[in-house]
Formats: sequence, structure tokens, C-alpha cells
Amino acid sequence: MAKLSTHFLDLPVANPLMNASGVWCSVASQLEALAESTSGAMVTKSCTLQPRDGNPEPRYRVLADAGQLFGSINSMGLPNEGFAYYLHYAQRHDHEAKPLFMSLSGLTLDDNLTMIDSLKDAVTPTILEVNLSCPNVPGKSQIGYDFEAMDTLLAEVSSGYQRPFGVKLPPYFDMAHFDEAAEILNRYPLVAFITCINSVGNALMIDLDSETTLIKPKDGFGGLGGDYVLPTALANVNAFYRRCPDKAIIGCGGVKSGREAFLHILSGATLVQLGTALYEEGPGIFPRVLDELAAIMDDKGYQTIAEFHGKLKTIA
Ligand code: IRO
Repeated sequence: MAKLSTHFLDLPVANPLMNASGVWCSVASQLEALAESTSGAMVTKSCTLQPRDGNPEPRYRVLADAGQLFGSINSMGLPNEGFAYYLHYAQRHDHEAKPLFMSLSGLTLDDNLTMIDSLKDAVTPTILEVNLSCPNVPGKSQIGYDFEAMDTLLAEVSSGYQRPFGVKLPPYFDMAHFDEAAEILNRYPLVAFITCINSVGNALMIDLDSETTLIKPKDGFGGLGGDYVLPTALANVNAFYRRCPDKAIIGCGGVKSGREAFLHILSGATLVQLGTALYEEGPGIFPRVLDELAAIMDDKGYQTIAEFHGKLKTIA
């Protein structure tokens, strides 16, 4: 039987699966359910310095009808319980049993630096991820699409935190943007990992019968997830895996079975996140996807993840 255990930044993890930030991780009961699940790691909902209610509902919709692509659109607007709540959870989490990532998404650079200072002072083994790609706060553009702001933020976080951390990136769609983003990230050795991708921002889903948008905020515009984004996610994982050889990559986007998890790892992901599919299926999805991944590895004769991690072939 295939062995699913692996390592992330020298930490042993039981398997490569975890939740995508935002899914099943906003309140303690959900975090506890993730801790009890068979996921290899877990991450908290992106948080701000103060709690936020987020955008008006409906703000998340799934598309799951037979014959349709499986996917979701959301414009949650960063609803969260506030930094102190997630730090409190992190302080009582059993980090040896399962690595915990904390996702920060401050509304300003100063807010991010304040939260990062507190996290540093709290001396917990929590792994910091800075979200550079929330697409849904009205009036705020994504830092990941403003390379100058991204460079400034990485410089400030590196000098403030002085420990390894990661960033959650939006999807890029142009080779020049992969090159430029990677070049900036490679200036910062403390950026130890890159999570690709956040939802594909500002998509529009429409109900044919009612001729109405599926969600209410921002005139129906929201972040796209699920089957629609798998090829974009794989491209971003592989683009940064090739360009940032000293950093780990966490893959996110379009994973609903062992097949997509295998493709993310083949493209270079060390860990693989479940978003829309976890939202719909709940934490019971982890044992299913793990069994499917192990079955694919068995079929192919791979005994360990290292045997195919990043080994994507191209056509000569
Ligand atoms: O609307 C959200 O809360 C949200 C966030 I912070 C994000 O990073 N990605 C997303 O799709 N939604």
C-alpha cells in the first residue's frame, strides 16, 4: 500500500491534504472538526485585526447539478472572528498532532505588521501565511496584483517576523507575471512557501431562469472555485515550482478527488488544499480523497509521494 506521509518545511505530516483557508475554519467548532479529521494539516480563516461580518448574503453559491461543472462563487468579504480569536485557538491546538497554519489578511500593511508582531511574541509553532489575494473586499485591490505593494509588504514582514512564512497568491495568467512575481518572491529567503491559487477573482455566475446573479455582493462578482479553476491552479503551482526551487508550494484549486490531488503533487505541490469540495462534503472528504490518491499511487506503482512529486513530464 502506498505511503502518504510526507514532509513540509522539515515538519513530518501524516498526508498531504488540508483545507483551503476560508473553508471549515472560521469558528472553533469547525477548526476542532478539522483537527479531528484525517487531514494532514489545517489552516484558519484569513483574519483581520478586528472581527468582521463580511458582505451581505447570499455570498456563496455552489454549482453542483448533474451535467454542470462542479464549482463555486463567493464574495464573503473576509468575515472572521478577528486575530485574537484565531491566536487563542492556535495556542491550544496540538501542533505535534497536526501542523496549523494561520492566515492573516490585514486591511492595511500596518494591521498586518501589528498581527505579525503579536504572533511572533506569542511564540507558537503556528505557521504564518499572509494572504495577498483576497478578491472580495469592496474598494480594495489584491496586493498580489500590485507588484510594488507586494515587494514592500514582503520586505516589511520579513524584517518584522524574522522567521519563515508563506504567502497566498492570486492566479496569474501571463508568463511575464509568473516571472515578475517569482523574481520578487525569490528576493525574500524567509518566504518559505507559496500557496497557489486563491479563487479566480471577480467572476460572474448567472441563473438562466431568473436572469439574476447567483450572489448579492458586488453586483454578483465573486471568486471562482472548483472544476473551472483546476488548469489555472496547476499552471500556477508548476510555474512557481519551476521558478522558486528553494520554496515549497501548496496547491489549491479544483481538487475534489484523488485524481486532482495527484495532479497537483505531480505539478510540484507539497501539500494540497480542498476548498469547494470540502465546503460541500465536510471533513469526511479527507479519508475519501486519501483512499483515492493511494489507489492511484498503487496502480502506478508509486510507494511514496517523493517518487512523483514535481515530476511532471512535458512533450519533447
Ligand atoms: O471573501 C472572502 O472572505 C475570501 C477571501 I479573504 C479569499 O482570500 N478568497 C476568497 O475567495 N474569498
